Amino acid sequence: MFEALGDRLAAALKKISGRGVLRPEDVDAGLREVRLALLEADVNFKVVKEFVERVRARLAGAEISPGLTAPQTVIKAVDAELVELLGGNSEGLRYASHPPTVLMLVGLQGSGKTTTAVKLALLARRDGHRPMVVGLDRRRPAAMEQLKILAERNQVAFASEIPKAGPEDVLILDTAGRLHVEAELMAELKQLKSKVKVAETLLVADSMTGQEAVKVGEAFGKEVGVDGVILTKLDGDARGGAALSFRVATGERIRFAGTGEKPTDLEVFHAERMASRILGMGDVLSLIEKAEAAVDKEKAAEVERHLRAGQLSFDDFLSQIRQLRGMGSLESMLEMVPGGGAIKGQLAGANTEKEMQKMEAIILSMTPRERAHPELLDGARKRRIARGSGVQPADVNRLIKARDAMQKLAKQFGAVNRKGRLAGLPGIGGFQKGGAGW
Ligand SMILES: Nc1nc2c(ncn2[C@@H]2O[C@H](COP(=O)(O)OP(=O)(O)OP(=O)(O)O)[C@@H](O)[C@H]2O)c(=O)[nH]1
Ligand SMILES: [Mg+2]
Repeated sequence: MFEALGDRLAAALKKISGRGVLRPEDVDAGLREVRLALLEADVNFKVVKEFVERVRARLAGAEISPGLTAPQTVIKAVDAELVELLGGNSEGLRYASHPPTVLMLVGLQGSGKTTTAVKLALLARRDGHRPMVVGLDRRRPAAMEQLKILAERNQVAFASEIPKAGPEDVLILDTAGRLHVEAELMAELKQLKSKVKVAETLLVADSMTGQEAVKVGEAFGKEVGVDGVILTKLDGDARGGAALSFRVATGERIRFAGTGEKPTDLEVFHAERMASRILGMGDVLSLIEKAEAAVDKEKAAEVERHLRAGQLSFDDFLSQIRQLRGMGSLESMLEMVPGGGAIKGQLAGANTEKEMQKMEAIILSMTPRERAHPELLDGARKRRIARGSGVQPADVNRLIKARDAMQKLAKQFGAVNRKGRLAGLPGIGGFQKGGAGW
């Protein structure tokens, strides 16, 4: 497995602590790791070189953001640059104002053109259009048959040549591929394009293409002309570096991502997710989604109100603990966040589940009034609560300290986001938008 860039940067920059400006040598150390990680993620070396220089410019004289560590500041800059370079999110399919919208799929052999043709047809149908797939791969009889069967199975109209007129308003052309970039293929595609009024030519590219991606992207871009890229097989173990290579080589954006063999396995391209995937930052998005699913919205709003007012009650605290537990084991969560590996190491041995149970027992031994007014807890009350929950008074003190710390932190960052989670918490706060559905 690749080591996540987040963990790598944390190790490389661990000597820098506190606030202030990133020193040039820190930036260098960080960028060295970024370079290696991107190469491992299969980004073309020329693209990596250019990219690193752009991040360097972004980081020149940059301050370490409040609430973030130095490595996180570097990752944030890398992430922002990646999203920018990738050109943001795709808007999905674009339909011609004068139908039919003709989409021509081109790409190397086995990249996924035929499969993607049907996937796009289903997407167009969901958008309320009447799509038809057109098989133009006459090199292999089996290729035509493959498209026909796949279309029939999904009740998509099929033809083996471009129809003159008909009810269909979206035509998706499936073309032949070749193992490598060849002059003959390019000539064929160019000729086809000169005969048909194509709205968009989409390059279907395998995300495992590796260093070749730039050559492939440049060839199709220059010879045939490409208006966008569809990156396939992202469900495999590719790190997604090819997205960057194809984007730079064609100058066009990635429009869709193929995420499986099924006709429904196609997603509109999402630049932030791809950036996260390239960075190996862990499945932050799914963590956030999980958190959102577990959170009780009304309760969250209440906790937020209390936090803002500096009145975090133990009931709030209890609901936060329960929410955490609802998300699954702490360890599995840590695996999903950047730098989680390091924290997990520190936690080794500590029985976090047991700790949470203990906290819960202590809070349940408090009276409702004590829960709402932590300041009431004097020595006698603490002893009574400890007895009631079967713990030591020191455990009660620890819990009180934890609540105080949480309240203080919330004040310090002055912000609790809409979902009722603390924003700006070191380690997680800076990355809430990231993630990788694929
Ligand atoms: N896992 C996965 N497999 C895919 C994806 N897209 C396509 N495939 C598989 O890749 C293989 C090749 O796909 P095709 O659609 O036949 O590729 P093609 O570009 O039409 O290939 P040629 O016609 O030979 O040029 C098939 O087994 C597909 O099921 C994807 O997003 N994920
Ligand atoms: Mg095919």
